[in-house]
Amino acid sequence: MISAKDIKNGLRTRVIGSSITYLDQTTSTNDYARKLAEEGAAEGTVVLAGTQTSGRGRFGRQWHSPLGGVWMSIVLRPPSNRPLQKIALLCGLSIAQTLRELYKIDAAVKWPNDVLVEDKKISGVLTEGNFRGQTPLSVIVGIGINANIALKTLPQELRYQATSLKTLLGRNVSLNKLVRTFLTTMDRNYELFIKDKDKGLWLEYKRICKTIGLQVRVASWRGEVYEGLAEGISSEGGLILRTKRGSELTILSGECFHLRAKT
Ligand code: BT5
Repeated sequence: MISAKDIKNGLRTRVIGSSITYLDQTTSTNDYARKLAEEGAAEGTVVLAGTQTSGRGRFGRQWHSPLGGVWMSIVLRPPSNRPLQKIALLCGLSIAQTLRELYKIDAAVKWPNDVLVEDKKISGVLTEGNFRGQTPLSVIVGIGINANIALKTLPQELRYQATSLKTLLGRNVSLNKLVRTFLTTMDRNYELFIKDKDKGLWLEYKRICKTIGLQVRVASWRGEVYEGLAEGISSEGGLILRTKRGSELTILSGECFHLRAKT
C-alpha cells in the first residue's frame, strides 16, 4: 500500500516531495493537485491516489487507473524562461531511469510522453499548465505507472499495447520505494533543468529514445499530419523531422506513430 509517511521516510530532495498527500480515490490527481496549486501549494507538492475515477491522458483521452498502479501529480512552478514543453520529456526520462535503476529493465522513452518496455506502454505523462496571460503560474505534471497491475484489469484493447511491472517481473514491487526513487531522480533532473545545466540529460534522453532514427507520422493537436525521419530533439523539446523532400521541420507536440526503422 502507498503511504505518504513511508515515502517521506529517507526522502532527501530539494524541491520535489515538499509535501505528499495520499488519497484512496480521487477523480484525477491532476485535478486535485491543480486545486492545491491554486490555493498556493508549494512547488514540489505531490498528490497520489490508489485509484482514479476519471484519470485522463492527453487530448481528453481516458487513462485507466486500477488499484496497484502509481497515479501521481506534482505541482511545479518553473521559471518562465525555461521551455515548458521539455518538462514532460524530463519526467518521462526520470521514469525510465528509475525503472532501469530499480528493476534492471530496458525502459525507453517515446517522444513526447510515453515510457515503453518491450515496445509496450508502461507509463504516460500528462502536463497541464495554469497560465495568467503567457506566464505559467504552475504546471501540473501527472504520471501514471503500471506497477502492480495485472493486464487483465485493463480493457481488452489495451492488453497488447500496454505492460506493467508485475507482468514483466512476475511479482509485486514496493510502491513506496518506486515513488521515493522516482521523486529523487525527478528532483535531480528538474534542478538541472531549471538551472539550464541539463545538456547531459538530453544526450541520455536521445540515447534511450525509441523514436529517434525511425520513420514517424506525427499528428499535431490542430489536426495537421507530418511524416519523416525523426532526427533529434530541439532545444524546446520538439521533434526534429527530415521529410521525404529533404526539408527539416520541428514539431512541438502531437501524437507520434512509429512507422518503420530507418532504411
Ligand atoms: C498519457 O496520455 O499517456 C498520459 C497519462 C497520464 C496519466 C496520469 S495518472 C496521474 C495523473 N492524473 C490523471 O488524470 N492523469 C495523470 P496519452 O498519450 O494521451 O495516452 C492515453 C492512451 O493510453 C489512452 O487512449 C489508451 O490508449 C492508453 N492507456 C490508457 N490507460 C492506460 C494504462 N493504464 N496503461 C497503458 N496505456 C493506457
